[in-house]
Amino acid sequence: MTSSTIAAIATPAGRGGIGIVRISGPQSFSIGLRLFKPLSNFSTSTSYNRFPYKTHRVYFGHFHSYHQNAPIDEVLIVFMKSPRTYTREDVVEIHGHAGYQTLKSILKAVLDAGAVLAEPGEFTKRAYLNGRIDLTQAEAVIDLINARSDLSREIAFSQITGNLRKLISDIRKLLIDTMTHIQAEIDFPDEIPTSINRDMLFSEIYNQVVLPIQKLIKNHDQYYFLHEGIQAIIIGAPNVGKSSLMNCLSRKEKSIVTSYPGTTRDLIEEHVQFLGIPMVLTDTAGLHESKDPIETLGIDSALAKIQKADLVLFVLQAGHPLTQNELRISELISKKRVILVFNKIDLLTEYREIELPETLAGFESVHISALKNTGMDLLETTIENVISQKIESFHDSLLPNIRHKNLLDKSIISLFQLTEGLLSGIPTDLLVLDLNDAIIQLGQISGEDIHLDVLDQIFNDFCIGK
Ligand SMILES: Nc1nc2c(ncn2[C@@H]2O[C@H](COP(=O)(O)OP(=O)(O)OP(=O)(O)O)[C@@H](O)[C@H]2O)c(=O)[nH]1
Ligand SMILES: [Mg+2]
Repeated sequence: MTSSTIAAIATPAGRGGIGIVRISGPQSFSIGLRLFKPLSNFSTSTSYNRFPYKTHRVYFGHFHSYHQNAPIDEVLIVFMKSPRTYTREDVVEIHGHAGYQTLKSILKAVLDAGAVLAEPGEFTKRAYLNGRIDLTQAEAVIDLINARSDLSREIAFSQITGNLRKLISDIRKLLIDTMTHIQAEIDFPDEIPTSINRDMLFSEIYNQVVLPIQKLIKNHDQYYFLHEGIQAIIIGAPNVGKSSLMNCLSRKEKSIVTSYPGTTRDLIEEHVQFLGIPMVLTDTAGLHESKDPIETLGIDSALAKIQKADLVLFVLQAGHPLTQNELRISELISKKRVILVFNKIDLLTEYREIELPETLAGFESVHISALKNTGMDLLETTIENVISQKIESFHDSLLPNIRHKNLLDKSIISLFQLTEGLLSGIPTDLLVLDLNDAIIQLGQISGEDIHLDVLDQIFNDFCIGK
């Protein structure tokens, strides 16, 4: 597939200062040469028969259409000789004015001259297929593009530099070396001076393979929210001010607020950030026994969403004892991480202590008025504290994604069978099977051992031009 020359607009659609069309493949230099006419003193005639442009230099000129040979735009062009390029192929980048029509015309000229339109992620796919990066690094490119917070950007960038790849390939190499050794013992028992010491092998595999893999799985389970965002949900009885709180926290008029109970029917989501961590904040329908079928649907969605939430903001009316309904809600969330938000303090004429059920006694509480926007600083600090506690033990930046985590889970099963087999004296040739499974699963993480349909799935998540 890498014999074709691909091209795409590499910058986002819309008007802007500059936009880039990128070409990669064997024909990219000849296409660039045919369509680009240098301006200023630069003369191509001196280097007749030789390619006139130096690699990785910027040249100024006009870019022409293919059929009419008419100028389309004033551009800067860079010819980049393989292998020092993003794809490891010859690459040409044309920097034009970022109007859609202009970039489209430049792209059309390039396609007319023989390039084909790149699929989403095809440049990065080529970088992977040509061995410049492994799959974890290619996936990190998507994460970097999609990063919504400083921390997720940092993690993605560190993965682009290959830290996860290195760990996985070190572990895999150790397993391959072990396999070679065991295989040699099976095939040439007389020529291998010492048979394998099972206890030593057990401790080597346990410490250098099983423990690091378990740590990666734990990182995923505990910290993947850094990528996806913390799921925070605002719940409470009807009319307590949930939607008003949603609007205060997101600083937008996102949810409709009225004085009628039962205003919010659906789940309403908004992306916010705390401490550089993305948070998906969900406003919900007021929880209560409802006969209205539409409201009931909303309440059911809210109840389902509570199960998945990392943080619950339980809104109550300040100074009012909890209703039976609110006591029932308390039971639902007793196992969750909860902040009690006592709203409408502006209506209180004096401070009134209210009794809390045991299920809520251990949770932090904050008093606010969403209407007057008071107490929000304290609420935000309380949310930040919860998040800091959640991330405080995350020190390295190795954060496997869901695909990696599924493969790590599978490899751990094979490795447990292997380590158990080592201790219980299972014949050596059976150990090889588990070892081989683990090697294959780890190889799929880095992409050394992967099916083409999985590759397509991964790269389909990319945008065109990357
Ligand atoms: N006095 C006062 N009124 C408030 C406060 N917060 C919200 N309200 C009012 O309470 C009413 C209900 O507010 P919402 O934010 O719609 O309440 P909700 O919990 O989303 O209501 P539902 O979606 O119907 O369950 C509106 O009239 C708000 O203006 C507050 O801090 N003080
Ligand atoms: Mg509401």
